Amino acid sequence: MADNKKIEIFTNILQRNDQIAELTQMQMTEQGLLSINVMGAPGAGKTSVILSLIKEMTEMKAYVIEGDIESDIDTKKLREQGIETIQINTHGACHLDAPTLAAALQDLRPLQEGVIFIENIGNLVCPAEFQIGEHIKMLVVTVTEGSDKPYKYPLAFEKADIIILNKIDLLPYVDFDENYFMAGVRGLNPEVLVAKVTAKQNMGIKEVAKWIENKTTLISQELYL
Ligand SMILES: Nc1nc2c(ncn2[C@@H]2O[C@H](COP(=O)(O)OP(=O)(O)O)[C@@H](O)[C@H]2O)c(=O)[nH]1
Ligand SMILES: [Mg+2]
Repeated sequence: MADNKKIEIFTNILQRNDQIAELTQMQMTEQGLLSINVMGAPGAGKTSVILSLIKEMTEMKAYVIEGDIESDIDTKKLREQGIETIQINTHGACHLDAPTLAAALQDLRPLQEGVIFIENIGNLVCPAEFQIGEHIKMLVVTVTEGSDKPYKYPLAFEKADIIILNKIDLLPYVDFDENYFMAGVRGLNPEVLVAKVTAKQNMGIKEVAKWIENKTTLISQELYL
């Protein structure tokens, strides 16, 4: 009996979350704003990838929502580069949810057409379970994390619309097995684009920026509605 109740409450919370996420996504589509949920482990390079992508996409208005358990370190870094950024601190929660994002978006209005990156809490587990209002899930992983991560954290890899394999510059120093990694990814998500990137040196960033720009044209045609 107790177990039944637990399941019911959790289902209700998820349903409410998903309803708000759907509404946020529709509002973003109407505004011509592509929303990207950036997920990955702490230190994978989420902020570095976002920063180098925004520098590359000079023609496009870009916003960032920074999710961290504590601190506004990344927000300050982005604001120093002139990027409109809002900080969310979850004070312990391991992922962002749709109501939290919807509230933070109020602080960014009015919004112009373009792209909004939402950096989720550094974690390979919980963020993949919650829709927040994104059109696209971008997963940032690194060669330093090891090639077994798709096997150990399948949901994040399964749900990703694009996977950034970051810190390629460090390949000579680690035992990353690319074939093993790719076999794991393809088993979960056969079509996903896996982009090899060194965010720190802007390597591979142009290809990802082009992919995002193509997705924004789908938004302008309201194909995500
Ligand atoms: N060697 C190397 N270091 C990187 C690269 N991208 C990010 N870093 C470093 O990794 C650390 C974490 O990066 P950050 O963007 O803050 O990761 P986040 O926690 O996922 O947002 C920082 O010291 C970055 O300078 C890369 O392509 N190569
Ligand atoms: Mg960060």
